[in-house]
Amino acid sequence: MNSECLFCRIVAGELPSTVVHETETTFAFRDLHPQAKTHILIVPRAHFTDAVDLATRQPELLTDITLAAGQIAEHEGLAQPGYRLVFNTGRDAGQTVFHVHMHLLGGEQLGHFGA
Ligand code: DGP
Repeated sequence: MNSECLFCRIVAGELPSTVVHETETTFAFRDLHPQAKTHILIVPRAHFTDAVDLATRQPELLTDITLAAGQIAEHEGLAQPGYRLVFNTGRDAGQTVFHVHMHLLGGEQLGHFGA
């Protein structure tokens, strides 16, 4: 736990959030500034800076948050027609919180990107 990290504090219950899913290793809550009808953040409870840091130091947690995303999507009725999973990595990508978090976006037709 990093007491200066916003998401560590949310995971610890020191700051409020709308929790949608919890396991021993993962924690998921609704994004405060949703970019889609459904926008959920899935994090490991432990602090890692970004997805590559997580994959390097504890790759099984990358699997845990991905499986959590799948279960949440199922529960939210998004498995069909689909949803998007995103890791912003670094400032140029728009990462603003440096506790790795997977964005789960869905509930509407999402715009295509990268074209
Ligand atoms: P990113 O830009 O990839 O670092 O995503 C950070 C996300 O975190 C962004 O979509 C907004 C969300 N967020 C920031 N502060 C809070 C907060 O205090 N509570 C919740 N639920 N979400 C937050």
